[in-house]
Amino acid sequence: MTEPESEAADRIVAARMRLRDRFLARMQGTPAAADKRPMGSGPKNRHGMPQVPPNQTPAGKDSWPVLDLGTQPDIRPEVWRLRVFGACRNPVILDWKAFNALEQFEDTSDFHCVTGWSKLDIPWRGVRFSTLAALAEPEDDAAFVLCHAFDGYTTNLPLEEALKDDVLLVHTANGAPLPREHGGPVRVITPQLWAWKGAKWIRRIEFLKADHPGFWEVRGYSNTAHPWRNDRYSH
Ligand SMILES: Nc1nc2c(c(=O)[nH]1)N[C@H]1C(S)=C(S)[C@@H](COP(=O)(O)O)O[C@H]1N2
Ligand SMILES: [Mo]
Repeated sequence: MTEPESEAADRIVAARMRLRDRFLARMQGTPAAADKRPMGSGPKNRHGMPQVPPNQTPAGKDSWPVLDLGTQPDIRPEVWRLRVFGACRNPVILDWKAFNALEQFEDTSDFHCVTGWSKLDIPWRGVRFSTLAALAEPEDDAAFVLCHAFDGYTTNLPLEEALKDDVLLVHTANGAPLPREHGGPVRVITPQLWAWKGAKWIRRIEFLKADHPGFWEVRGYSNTAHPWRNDRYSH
């Protein structure tokens, strides 16, 4: 890939560096248990650890279960819009073209569902959450994110988790467009947290100064949601 050189790219890089400075200590304070550097992915993220977190079973090679609330919205890329808003200086609405014009990343990472299965080594392609955050410029006291999906689902993240390098908004999995049942055209993935923290059919990303529990979090799922710590439900 050629290095993007433009004022827009410079601005995003500078904003990302500012975010990184602001959140580095907190990001390192919440490593995945599998990875002292909280930026691993795929096999790297499993370094020195068993294949799957405690009490998980690896899904078969050809199996990727589908979990949602029973509706799978049909959002064509032409009408898809992503709104990034809330406690940020530069709220944006991105259409498909603008989203795809952002810097793209490929990563291979794992997907852990709290119901007991883990899907290992999924190759993804998409935009880093941190790129969107840099674009939107969260206010200094913004510390949380609430993701809103087209099916009405919500899930919350601390900003230091969302900013990890392997948190992506993906449009491609296994080299093909992300299937509708898995959240296409675009979903969030949070490889170091339980998969419910990644909203399928992502619609809006909201920066918040105070934490706001999402759909499962208000129903007793762990707010922190670290698979490698067997951190599943709140007490
Ligand atoms: N919009 C939306 N996103 C969602 C959910 C949902 O119901 N709606 N379920 C979550 C849960 S519990 C899991 S395990 C994963 C499942 O993703 P998959 O169906 O691609 O395996 O999506 C998460 N994201
Ligand atoms: Mo799940």
